[in-house]
Parts: sequence; C-alpha cells; structure tokens
Amino acid sequence: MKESALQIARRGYAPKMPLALRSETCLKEGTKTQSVADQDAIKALFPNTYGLPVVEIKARQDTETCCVKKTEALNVGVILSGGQAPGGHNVISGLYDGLKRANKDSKLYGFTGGPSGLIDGKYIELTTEIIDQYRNTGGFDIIGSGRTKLEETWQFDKGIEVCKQLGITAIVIIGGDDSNTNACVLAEYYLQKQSGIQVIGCPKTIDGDLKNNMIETSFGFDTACKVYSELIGNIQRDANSAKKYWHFIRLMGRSASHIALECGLQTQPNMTIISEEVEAKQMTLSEIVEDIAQVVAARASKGLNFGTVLVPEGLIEFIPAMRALIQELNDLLADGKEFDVKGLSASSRQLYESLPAAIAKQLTMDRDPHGNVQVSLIETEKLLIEMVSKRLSEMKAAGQYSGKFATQHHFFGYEGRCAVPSNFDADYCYSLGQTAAKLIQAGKTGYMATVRDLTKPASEWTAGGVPITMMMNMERRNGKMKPVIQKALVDLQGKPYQYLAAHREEWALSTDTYIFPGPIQYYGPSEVCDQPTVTLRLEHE
Ligand code: FBP
Repeated sequence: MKESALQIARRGYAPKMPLALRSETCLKEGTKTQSVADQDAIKALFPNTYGLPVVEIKARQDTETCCVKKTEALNVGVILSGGQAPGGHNVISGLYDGLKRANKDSKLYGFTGGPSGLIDGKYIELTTEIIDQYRNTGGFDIIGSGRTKLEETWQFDKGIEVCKQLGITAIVIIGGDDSNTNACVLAEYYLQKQSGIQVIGCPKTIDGDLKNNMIETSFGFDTACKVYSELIGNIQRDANSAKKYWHFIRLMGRSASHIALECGLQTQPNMTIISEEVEAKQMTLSEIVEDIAQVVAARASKGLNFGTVLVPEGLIEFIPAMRALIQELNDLLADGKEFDVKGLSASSRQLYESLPAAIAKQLTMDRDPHGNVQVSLIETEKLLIEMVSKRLSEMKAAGQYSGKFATQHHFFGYEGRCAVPSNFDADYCYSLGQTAAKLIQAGKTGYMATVRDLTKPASEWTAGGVPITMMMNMERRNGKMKPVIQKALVDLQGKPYQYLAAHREEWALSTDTYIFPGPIQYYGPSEVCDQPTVTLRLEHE
C-alpha cells in the first residue's frame, strides 16, 4: 500500500514519556477513596472495588524492593470502545511495548470490533509487525471499535470463557465514561467470581468530558480540537476576505461543550455558544436566537455582514424545555418501543409539534446503545440559521436591522476523530498504554490509567492509576438509576469559560481578533509542536 511522506515519517517518531515510566518502577499507594457522590449506593454495588487507593508510579529508588509483582509472561486483551479518538493506536503500542519490556514472551490480543469481540471470541494476536504499522497513526482500524455495552452477566461469563481459552489474565478497555463504567462493572464481577482476570480502563473521547480531579483530559481531545480550529481559522480568513457570509459551525461533542469552548479559545470567533451557560441561565431557544440576531444586527450596523458562530453539538439537550422533551422521548423509546406522540406530556408535546418537521424527526431517531439521543444527527446549526433569519426579517420590518444575512453551515466532527495524533496525543497515549501495562504487572484491577501534570514537559508527567469507583455517581439511564462515571461539563467558574466570557463582546464586533491556528505541526520548535490545549493551559495557570 502506498503511504504518504508524513505516514512514513511518523512511524519513526519516538513518543516522549514521563521519566518514571522509563525505569524500574514502584507503585506508591495513597489513602482510601470514596465515590464523588451516592457513596452508600456505589459501595453496595461494588463491594470489591470500592474504596481502593489512588496509586502513583515512581522510579524505583536503590533501597526499595520493586512492588511491580508480576514478572512472568502475561497474556492481555485490549478493546477499543465507542467513537474513534486520535491516539488509540498509541495506547495499544505503549501497552504492547510495556508488556514486552517486562517479559518478551507476553502476548497482546486485540478483541476486534469493540466490546462485542470479547463476547464473540473475535480477536487477533498483535505482533510487532502489526503494531509497527500503526505507531503514531490516527484511527482505530488496528482492531476496530464498537458501541456494544458490556453489562449483562452472560456477557461477562462469555468473556471469562474466551479469556481462559487464550490464557488472558487482564483486559484493557479504552473508552469514554460509559465504557469505563462498564469496565468497572466487569472488574467487580471478575473479582467476585475469582476469575483471575484484571480489568484496566483508559480515558478516551474527543468530547473531553471524561475528566475530573484525577483525569486532566481524555485523549483525542487535543488533536480533534486542533483540527477543527484549523478549519475554523481557515473559514474566518475566508469570511474576512469575501465579507459576505455568516458561517454557522456545529462542533461535535455529544453533551458537554468542551470542544466548542476550546475551539472558541483557539480561534476567537464572533460567537461561541456554550450549552452549560444556556442551561444555567435557563435560556429558551428563542432567547439564543435573539442573542445571535442582536450580534448580526450590531455587526451589520458597522457594515460587517459576515461572521462566525460556533454551535456545540449537545446544545439542544441543555435547553431546559428541550431536555425535558428528550428525556421523555428516551423513556418512551427505551427498549426499541414504537414512538407515539400521545405518550408525551402536554408541554413536551406542544414543543415537539412546534419544531420544524426535520428536527422533530431527528429527535425520535434510534438511540445509541447507552440510550442516548444521537445528537450528532440533529442539525442544530440549520435550525438556528432558519430561526435567526426569521427574526432578522421581523427586525428589518421594524426598522431595527438593515443588513444582509447570507449563510453557510458546517458540521465538524468526523474530520477530527481519526486525525494523525498531535505530538501531545501521541505522547500522552503512548504513556497511558505503558501505564496500563505497569498497573497490570502490579496486579491492579478496577483502575483507570492516568497520566498527569500534562502542561509540563512530557518527561515530568506523572503516571498512575485511579479507582474507577471514585469517579462514579448514580444517574437515570433508560428510565432506571444506574452507577455511572460522572460526566464533566464545562465549569462556568473555571478559567477557560471565564476567559471566553470576558472577551465575548470584543470578539463579537471586531474584525481583527480572529486567530488562524493553521494545521497541526509535528516537526519543529516545541512551542509550535508540543503545546497542550488552551483549556489545559488555563486550567493549570
Ligand atoms: P465517544 O463518547 O464514544 O468517544 O464518542 C464521541 C462522539 O464523537 C461524539 O462527539 C458524537 O456525538 C458521537 O461520538 C458520534 O458517534 P457515532 O459516530 O457513533 O454516531
């Protein structure tokens, strides 16, 4: 197969790693942990994995005995779960290298097509030849991914059977909040059954919503945001040149607005809608439309009939009345039930019937396997264009607006999910894989691999593990209360949002505040190639 020059060059890139992971290591255990909320309920559901200590991987001092216990050859299985995120291949290559370094006879099996590979016994053995082809590449195509949920006892038992056949004693699940929740359920069950199979999770998702005090960012967020920001910057150059279009750009991120916020900070568009703010202010759809129309009119009064608006994919679910409607629809459509509008409450039905037909239809389409509405299929940017256009016509009739409103709409999501990982993601992911190998060697289960201090040079990053139960709370899913990892929404008190809010008015009306980040750079000065996201930098200031 013919490869691009960059593909060939990236194969030779040696990811940077924390110093502690390069030497013989020791695991330092912290104090016992608690779940973030609903402690009694989570403890009762996870009697074996609740309360474990946070662990940190340290370079072993001469006087210490090594506490990474397992030195024998290990057979390990790895699963990619959920949406693609740049860097997944590096988690796998880091894991492979870590296992092989500990014992060259260790084997890594990749379950293919996502979590269903474990249940169906579909796998490939990952050899050096295979791994080498995928180092520092984007995508999940090395073994494929899927959204099957691992949550039923028969699936877990099937997993034990498959692992026994292959001599597998540890599974690494690379996934988002839902997949890591399932990893924890699996770890608990395997301990209860004394199956001898450890389960370790790795924090993946471009959405950036798997983060907390212990997880600074999920992998893939950095690269995806840089790709989208390059595109937004290019559009802003075009808008500045042609001066004739308003561009409405919807950005992926199923629920939280971290991607929109990060891209807003990287490119400084005229407007960035943040769903969490909409919810906090209890805004209606009409109020959002009014805000946009006012900015369009204000720019028009200065002769600027162009601009950019960033719209987070998850917006619709953060408008309180829409959220109530979607919740009712989720419950009504749970378990593949037929949709009947009569099942909605009076207020939700009224709202549902007032929506443009295309949007109403998009709201009732198939749920994902976790019961969530597939927001990536809802074209909010078009809905907003339609409603803003209508509002501007009213304003024109009332003599409050006299500009032109020609529009373009865009949706950036898939463009970034499989991009060649930035140096940050390549390094971070490789380190996560190495960390997972260390946790397995130390006999840990029910942990998520962590790499922290990410705004420092990679050599100073710290690695370790955090008990997954620590990140959990109880939430309503598919009409039932379930233990899940708490999703991190944009913190309205946090520095990244505060920075955006402080500059909002200036960016709305200006012609010279756009930033044009350009494409991701892989080779060159560190300040061009190795910078983490603006979000991380502001959070660590
Ligand atoms: P994960 O949470 O599984 O990482 O997926 C994130 C995401 O890219 C969302 O931003 C998006 O809404 C969704 O996946 C789309 O998924 P799909 O391509 O399966 O429809």
